[in-house]
Amino acid sequence: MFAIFIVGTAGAGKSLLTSTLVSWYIEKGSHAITVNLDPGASDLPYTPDVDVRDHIDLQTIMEHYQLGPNGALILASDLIATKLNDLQEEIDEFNPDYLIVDTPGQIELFAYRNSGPFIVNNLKCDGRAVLFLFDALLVLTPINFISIALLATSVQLRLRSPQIAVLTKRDIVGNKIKKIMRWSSSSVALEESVREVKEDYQSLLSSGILRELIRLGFSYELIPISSVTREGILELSATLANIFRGGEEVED
Ligand SMILES: Nc1nc2c(ncn2[C@@H]2O[C@H](COP(=O)(O)OP(=O)(O)OP(=O)(O)O)[C@@H](O)[C@H]2O)c(=O)[nH]1
Ligand SMILES: [Mg+2]
Repeated sequence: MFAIFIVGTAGAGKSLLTSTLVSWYIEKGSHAITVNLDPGASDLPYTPDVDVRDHIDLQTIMEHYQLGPNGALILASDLIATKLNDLQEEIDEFNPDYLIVDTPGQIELFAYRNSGPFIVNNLKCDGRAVLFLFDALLVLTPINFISIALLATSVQLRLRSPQIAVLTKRDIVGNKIKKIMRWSSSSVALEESVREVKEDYQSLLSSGILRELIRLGFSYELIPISSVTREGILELSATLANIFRGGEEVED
């Protein structure tokens, strides 16, 4: 069983991609199932096969610990780690080829707290990959692009699993996709755009960070996708297949 963890900022398109990917794999004849790890999810665009909401109730947490909605969501996300054995048993009963894991919008879980890496590294599987979603609507400026790329780097450093950078919502940004993809494929183009930013301090800070990132060899090659039109899903699944084959060449 291969596990695909979908992480990203709130509203980046995690749940819709979960829905699109599971349908994609099922149409290709694979046995794929979904896991919802978001205790705060209300309206999901798919019916989860395994659901953390069966084990964690947000309302009870708010009342019991006297927390507001944000604090309760963070605590609820931390509690997922304590329910992992139960979730694993449910997953094992399905015995799928692919496990698509939708995660909470609280990126803190993966960027700062212990529970995120614990969950990713302790779900038993034959191979795992993390999809880090760059929301196209959030990376329309070079400064924001760098900021999200740094967040992706933090997550990668902590999860220590193969990570794919995915640009979501490509269908709604029109021609601006070209600009984003230029930044993605050329750090020189990104640096040039940063230099054009009016606010000097931002420009100086970001280009300094950028030079350091280039020196360290970080790359943010994005795979642009739309979960609505399904553009890019073929490329994404090919990249995943490559990771799961241990980096061997993909054969026709
Ligand atoms: N047009 C378009 N809309 C998208 C795409 N992906 C997501 N959306 C929309 O963006 C909104 C947020 O998508 P979700 O899948 O709920 O995002 P999420 O990351 O799961 O959000 P949280 O769980 O709240 O953090 C919804 O209205 C989706 O329909 C896409 O590829 N194209
Ligand atoms: Mg969601």
